[in-house]
Amino acid sequence: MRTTGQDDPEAVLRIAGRFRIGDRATAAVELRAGHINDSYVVSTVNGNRFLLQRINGYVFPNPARVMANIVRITRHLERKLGAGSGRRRLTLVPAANGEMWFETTAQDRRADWWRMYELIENTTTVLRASTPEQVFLVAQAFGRFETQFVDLPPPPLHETIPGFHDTPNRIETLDRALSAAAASPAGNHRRRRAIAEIRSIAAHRELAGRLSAGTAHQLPRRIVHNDCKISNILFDRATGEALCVVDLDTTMPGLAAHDFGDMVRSMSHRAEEDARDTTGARVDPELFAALAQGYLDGASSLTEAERRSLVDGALVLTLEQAVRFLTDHLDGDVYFRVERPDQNLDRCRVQLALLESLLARDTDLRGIVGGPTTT
Ligand code: GN1
Ligand code: MG
Repeated sequence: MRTTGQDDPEAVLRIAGRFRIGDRATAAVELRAGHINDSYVVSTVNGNRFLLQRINGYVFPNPARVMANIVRITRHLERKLGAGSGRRRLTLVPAANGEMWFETTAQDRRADWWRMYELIENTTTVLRASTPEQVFLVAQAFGRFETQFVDLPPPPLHETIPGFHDTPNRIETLDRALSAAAASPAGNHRRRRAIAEIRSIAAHRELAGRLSAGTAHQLPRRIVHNDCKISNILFDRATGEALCVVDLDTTMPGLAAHDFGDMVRSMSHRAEEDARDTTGARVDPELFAALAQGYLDGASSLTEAERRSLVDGALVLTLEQAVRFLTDHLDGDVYFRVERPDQNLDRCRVQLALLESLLARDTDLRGIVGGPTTT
């Protein structure tokens, strides 16, 4: 099981010292945000603060590609946003050797890639949607983020995780996890607790192909964020403004519908991602409308075909995320970090409850997004 808090604080401080932080690092506090990388807030003698992250080598077997993308993304945003934009974009801190990352080796106990960002002070993050106004701002910020990359000079960004949104393939991976689970007592125990979810996904599996083949060929591949959840926006503590888009690991070529879908799965309802009680995991038309308006406002270069694909993106992504959480539950929680047993199963349940409610309101949602339907 992947858990947090495994690093020796002294070792983290030593790694922090390999970056150009100007003075001495005195404290490193783990930040329990995100399911993938390990993050630490590092403070220095003079009170400067940084975010130090270990890139998860299981999830990102090619961290050089992740970092090459992030260097290009952050430089592009710096050029576009101009002077005085330091709080609106992430800034990498170079390592002492001039690279934008630092690699530990087996001699340092384990081989890992680390990177550091300047910490953007006086910001907050939220884990679940509360008001339409807030959802509008988040969706607008992610929409603008996509627009900012329309003129990224070639070559295309690397695909940091190949087949990331190949939903039919995600379902095949789930099928393999089910067979593997059936072969061991522990696996069977996990499988038995998920019978209802396994059935529900089987009933909806034809949705997985909605954005493949036929539809997808009319849809441009553009730079998308690929993890557009509400917790990946920093809000200004004083003004409440959606200040900065964070978590750039999966920013790469993809479909706008996938970003829209990620937003719907994370903020068109009021449930936490891992709520044990799924009653809040129902689409709220008011939040959905605010989300669609914010996104369409920010993503100003969207084509008509892309706009028509958005509701399908919501269905596909919500199903895909349920499939990914269930697969990890069956695999024994090796991908998404968990803090308690069955957390990935609860995450799956929230997505499935939301999916049912999206399907029940399909026509309304298409009306809200506008334009004729794709199906
Ligand atoms: C993961 O890194 P983090 O926790 O923001 C995952 C996303 C999922 C998300 C679910 C590389 O994101 O794809 O949508 O969890 N990232 C990766 O909350 O798999
Ligand atoms: Mg992420």
